[in-house]
Amino acid sequence: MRTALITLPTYKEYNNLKSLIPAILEQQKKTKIWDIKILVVDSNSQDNTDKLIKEFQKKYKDKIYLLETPKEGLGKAYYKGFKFALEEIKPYVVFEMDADWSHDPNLIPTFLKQIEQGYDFVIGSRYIKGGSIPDNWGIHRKIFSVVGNIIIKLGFAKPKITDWTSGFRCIKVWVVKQVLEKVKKYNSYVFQIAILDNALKNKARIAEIPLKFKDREEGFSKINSLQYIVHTLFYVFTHSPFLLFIYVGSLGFIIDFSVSWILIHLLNMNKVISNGIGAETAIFSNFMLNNFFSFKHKKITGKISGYIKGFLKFNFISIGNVLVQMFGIYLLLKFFGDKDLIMLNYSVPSWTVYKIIIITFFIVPLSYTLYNKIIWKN
Ligand SMILES: Nc1nc2c(ncn2[C@@H]2O[C@H](COP(=O)(O)OP(=O)(O)OP(=O)(O)O)[C@@H](O)[C@H]2O)c(=O)[nH]1
Ligand SMILES: [Mg+2]
Repeated sequence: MRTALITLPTYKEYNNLKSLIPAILEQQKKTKIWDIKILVVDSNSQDNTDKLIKEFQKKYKDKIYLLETPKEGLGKAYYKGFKFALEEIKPYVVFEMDADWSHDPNLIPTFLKQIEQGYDFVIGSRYIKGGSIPDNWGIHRKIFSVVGNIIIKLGFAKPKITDWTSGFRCIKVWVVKQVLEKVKKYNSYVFQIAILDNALKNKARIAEIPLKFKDREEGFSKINSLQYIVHTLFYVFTHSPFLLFIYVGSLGFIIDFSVSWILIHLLNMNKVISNGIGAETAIFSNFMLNNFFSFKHKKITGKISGYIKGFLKFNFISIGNVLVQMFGIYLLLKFFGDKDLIMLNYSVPSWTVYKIIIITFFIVPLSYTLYNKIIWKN
C-alpha cells in the first residue's frame, strides 16, 4: 500500500481536531490501495492539542504523527511538516488541509482517484463548477479571494487553473522534493502560490476537483488580509514569466534609445546605422535577460551552439515583429487616417497611438507566445 499523508497545520484547533481526526481516518474504509496517515504540525497551541494527539496515537496505532514547531505562520509549518514527512514517513502523496473543518474529509478519496489517474498535483477548487465559497463571507473577503485569484491567473498566464490559493491539495512527493527548498522563504499564504507556481515550472500535471469551502464554526481565523494581498501581489509581480518578459522588453526599449542617442549625439555616427546598432543591442540584452530571468525555469544551458541557435531564432522573431508593426501601422493609417488626435487637450500624432495599440495588443502577446513555443519550450 502507498501512504497518503494528510498534513494538518494547527494553531489552537483542539475542538476541531477532536472530531476531524476520526473523520479523516474513517476514509480508510473507502480505499484498499492507500494507507491514510495524519501528520499534525502544531505551533505550540497551549490548548492541550499535544495531549489530544498523544491519546489518538494510542487509539490509532501507527496512523498519527505529531511535529511541534514554533509559531511562525502557515508556510513555515508546511515547510517543516513536509521536510519531516520526506525524511521520516516517506509517503507517496502529501495532502495540505486546514484543520478547521473548512475542508471536507470526505473529499480525500476523490483527490486520490485523480492521483491514480496520473495527476501529480490535485487542487480542491472553489471556483470550478460544483465548488463554492461560503455565502456568509463578507463582501471584502469574497472580493479578495475572487480578485486575488484572477490577478494570479492572469499574471501567470494560466487560465485553466482557477484556484491558486486553496489550501486543500494533494501533491505527489516527487513534486514536493523538487520544489520544497525553493519555496522555503515564502511564509503565510504566499507559500500556497509559490508551491503551485514551482510545481508548474517543474511540469507537474495539475487537476482540479470541486470544493465547497465551509466557514469554520470553532476557533478563530489566523488570516491577515492586508499582509495576504501585499505578499500575493509582490509574488506575482516578481515571479510571473509574462510580467518579467514585459520588464525585460521595457528595459530593451530604454537600451535601444540610449545606445542610439549616444552613438548619434556623442559619437556623431550615422543615424540609420546608430538605430540599427541600438536595436540589435536591445535584442541581445532582451535575449540574455529573458533566458536568465523571465524564462529561467526553462533556460538554454550548455553548449554555446545552443545559445547561438536561440539567439538567431530570437532575431527572426524580432524581425517578424517589425514587419507586423509596419503592416499594422499601414492598415491603421489607411483606415483611420493620418490626422493628429486630440487627447486631454494635447494634440498627438496618430501614428504614436497606433504604434502603442499594435505593440500592446499584437506584438507583446504574439512574441510571448512565439518565445514559449519556439525558443523556451517546455
Ligand atoms: N502550525 C501552524 N498552523 C497554522 C498557523 N497559522 C494558521 N495555521 C493553521 O492553518 C489552517 C488555516 O488557517 P485559518 O486561520 O483557518 O485560515 P483560513 O482558513 O485561510 O481562514 P478562515 O477561513 O478565516 O479560517 C488552520 O488549520 C490553522 O490552525 C501557524 O502559524 N502554525
Ligand atoms: Mg480556515
